[in-house]
This record gives sequence, structure tokens and C-alpha cells, in this order.
Amino acid sequence: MSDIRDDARTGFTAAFGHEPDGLWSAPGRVNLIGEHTDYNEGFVLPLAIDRRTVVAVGLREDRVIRVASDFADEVVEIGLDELTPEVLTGWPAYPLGVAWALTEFGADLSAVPGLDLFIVSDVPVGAGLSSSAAIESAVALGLNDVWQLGLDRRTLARVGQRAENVAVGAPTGIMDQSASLLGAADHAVFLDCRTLETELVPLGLAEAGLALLVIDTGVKHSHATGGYGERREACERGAAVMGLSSLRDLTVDDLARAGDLLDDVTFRRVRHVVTENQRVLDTVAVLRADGAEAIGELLDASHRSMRDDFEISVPELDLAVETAVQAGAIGARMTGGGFGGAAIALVRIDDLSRIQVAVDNAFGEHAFGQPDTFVVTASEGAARN
Ligand code: GAF
Repeated sequence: MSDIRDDARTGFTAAFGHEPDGLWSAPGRVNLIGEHTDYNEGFVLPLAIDRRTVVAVGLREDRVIRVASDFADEVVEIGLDELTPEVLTGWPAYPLGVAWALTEFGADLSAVPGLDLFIVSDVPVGAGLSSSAAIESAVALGLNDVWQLGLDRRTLARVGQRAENVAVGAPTGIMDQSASLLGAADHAVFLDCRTLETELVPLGLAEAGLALLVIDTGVKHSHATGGYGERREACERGAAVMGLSSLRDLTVDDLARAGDLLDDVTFRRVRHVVTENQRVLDTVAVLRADGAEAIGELLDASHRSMRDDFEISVPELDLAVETAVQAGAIGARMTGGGFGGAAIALVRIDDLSRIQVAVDNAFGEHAFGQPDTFVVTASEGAARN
């Protein structure tokens, strides 16, 4: 962490020729369980991870915002008065989209000073670990502080989501920004996406001799195109046919009726969301009663539901999950929006290396590219540091 803070500070000075006024950081996330439930006003249980994005921020005397990063060569510059989603493209749409989205939540930017922003990240991009939410959350917290806007973290999460939906064009839900802004060390964030109420649920992994292994398949995905939006539309269609404003209002007991009313594909999309909401509630209850060692079957069932009903897995994710479980993982599932990205496996620390080797070997045997496997820990949410 101190390394990327140093990189942010050094990069800022090299790009802009002056010192930053402060550094803000925000983590990526792993979703323990509760996939594609957020935009259905359901339940999710993500955790902030120990991979972060740092933004160095320096005040200017004019009304210009400049953004630069260590992952792009250009410095992008725009006047605060010209900030609209339509003019934003490429990676700068994430940080600059946040500056614009603040105005949608009551921030008055008519008299604030311009800024220089330099962004550094060690959250892998395209791995399903929410590198985009980490940028949005770090920038949202930083701008909220330097411009003294007084927005709370729940609102900042909505600001980040709005930037992603409108400026970036990905129709995503509220989970990732909430995890990044509200996460805490050793805890998962249990979020009700209808009320936006959160509870921190202790994970106790290290004490139980467990670890959370990420298996990044290297299969890149984007939620601004294709499957993600189609799944969201199917959920909305299913809710409309059932006469509901969202699938949150369906329970497992309603599925027989849903089966009578919906076509096969829409029914399976709906069944995933309904059963996944229940699995989140069950996971929270089991974590509290019996600890993480007892949630394996819920993780496995979540993966099967995403593979067979929601159809958002890919062969690499299925192989990662199957191999990890066969090699002794307590449970495993793909994490995030799907169509690529990463799986997670809950493992006993003693089994860790064996499971990593088994996954590497299996990918080799299938002639898939080598996955990147690493342990993550539940970490603090966004902070000034
Ligand atoms: C992506 C989205 F950004 C989240 O809002 C969520 O829908 C997730 O996919 C699937 O659970 O990470």
C-alpha cells in the first residue's frame, strides 16, 4: 500500500509539476455471494479487498480538471463548466464521470476550484474485482473532501454508480461502490439494495484457518456491452410479467407461479435471482451461527445457479470452481458480473498451495491461459491516506 501511495505522489508531481494536497484510496471488492441481485433490489454480501486505487488530488486556481494515471500516457483536461457525460470517453469517464455525477446528488460545483488528479491502482483490470468502482469511490471521497460537499458514503456510492451508468454506459447496480466505500477489515458488507441499509458481518477467516483465494481466469469482460445488460432486461421483463416493480418481491414459494407465467429462459433468470437472494440471507445466518467453514454448499449452489440458470459463467470459470472444490476447497463460485473475470474459493490455509497447483495444472491440461491466483483479505473501505 505504501508503494502505490508513493507512486501516486511521484506520478502526480511528474505529470503536473507540483505537489498533491492529499491522497485518497479505495479498494476493489470480491463478492462472497449475491450476484445480479443488486439491480433487482435484492441482497448482496461483498467484501472490500486489500487491492486499492489511490488518487492524488491537488487544488488549482482555475476551473479546469486534469486527470492522468500510470495506466495511460495522456493527460486529459476539461473545464468544470463543460463537464457532461456526453463529452466523456475512455478511462477518464470514470473519474470525470464522478465529478459530473456529484451534481446529480445536490452538489453545487459552480464556485469550486479546479483540480489535478493522478490515479494509480493495483486492482487488476477486467478481472471482476471492481477496478472501476475503486476509481469511482476513491475519486468520489476525495472530491467530496476537497470541495467540502458533505455527502455521506451511501450517497457517494450512488454517485459512483451514476457515473458508471451514465458516463461509462454500463447498466450496473450499487454493490461494487457500496463495498468499496463501506467495507471494513475482516468483515463482509451485507447490503439490502432496496433500502441501502448495511450491516457488517464478521468473517473470522484467519482465526478459523481459512483463506479466500481469487482465481483470475484472465478472460476479460465488459459490462458496458452485451450479456450484462441483457440479463438485467430479462429480470425486468420477468418482474413486469409478474406484475411487480422488482424481483425483490418474489420468494422461493412464488417460483411455481412464475414457472406458469414466464417463458423458459426468463423463468431461469428469475429463479437465479430469487434463489440467490435466499442464499445471501442463508449465508449471513450461517456465518453468524457456525462460521465461514459452514458456507461451502451455499457458494457451490450459487455457482451452479449462475452457470445453469443465469448463464453468465464461461468454461474457464467453471473449470476453476470445479477444480478448486475437487482439490479440497470448502466452496467456490465465480464472483462479479460474469462472462469472464475471477472465481473465488474458500480454502483451508493448509490446502492453499495444493489447490493453486491443481487449478494451474487443470488450466494447462485444457490449454487455457495460465490463471493468476492470489489470496485476498477483507480490508478497510475508502479512506483519506
Ligand atoms: C457487476 C456490477 F457492477 C454489480 O453492480 C453487480 O450487478 C455485479 O456485476 C453482479 O452481481 O460487478
